[in-house]
Amino acid sequence: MSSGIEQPVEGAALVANADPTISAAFSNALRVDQFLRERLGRNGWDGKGAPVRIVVHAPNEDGTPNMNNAYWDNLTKRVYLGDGDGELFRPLGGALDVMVHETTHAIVDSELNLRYEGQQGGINESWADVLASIADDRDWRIGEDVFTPGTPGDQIRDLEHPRFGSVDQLPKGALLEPHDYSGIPSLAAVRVADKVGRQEMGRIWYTALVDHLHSGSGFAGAARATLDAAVALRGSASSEVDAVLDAWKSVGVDPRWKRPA
Ligand SMILES: [Ca+2]
Ligand SMILES: [Zn+2]
Repeated sequence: MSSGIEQPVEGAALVANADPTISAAFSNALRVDQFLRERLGRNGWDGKGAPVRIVVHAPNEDGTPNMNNAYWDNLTKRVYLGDGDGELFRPLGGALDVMVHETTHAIVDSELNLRYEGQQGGINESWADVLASIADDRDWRIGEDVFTPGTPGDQIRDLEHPRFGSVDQLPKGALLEPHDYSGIPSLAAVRVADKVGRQEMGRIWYTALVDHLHSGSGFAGAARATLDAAVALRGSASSEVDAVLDAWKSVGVDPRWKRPA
């Protein structure tokens, strides 16, 4: 146990460290790199071999310690991991799903130019949560290992039970933030996984991100991207395509898509 303010530490290979916050975060960073290579077939977050670089004990913007957050910074190309205040969060680098979530933002930023608002913000957040759940491979919960240490059984988000699970539930005219929108495509992903399996859904979702999503995509465009990915991977008449189509319709998204002959 250390006392006083921890200094930020950054790098890409510091696993053997006496500070458990540092060694846990760096071993998770290595697991993220391994997930990208072995499960997604991607060479680093940028696809060109860049390792996941992290900053551990990252402070708040005003310099105070115990940040209750983790984020990808596209300017410095690093994942910043706060220590948490011990009530809302424990050190966020202790959660593989949180680190894959932030690294997926890096992938999204390297592939696309999405606006961080509205449906595009929701797509960005949803893909981050979905790939995080694939990496974690346990459940559809995000951040359960680091969120509210004093309250067992809760999580930051639960993709099976989003705040809004259909476009029809979105309040009209309200200013919502990306995590409110993200539950809609995430619930579609969960329903696809129910039919075709989690790993197969992950392949479709990742292929959609790198090969078919556009910087102008909204929910209908995201749906079409996953449909085009399922066609590319499994063929137009496949049950995977049926599952993807049904899932988007079940969350109120009409892909306006025609199955190729
Ligand atoms: Ca999880
Ligand atoms: Zn995010």
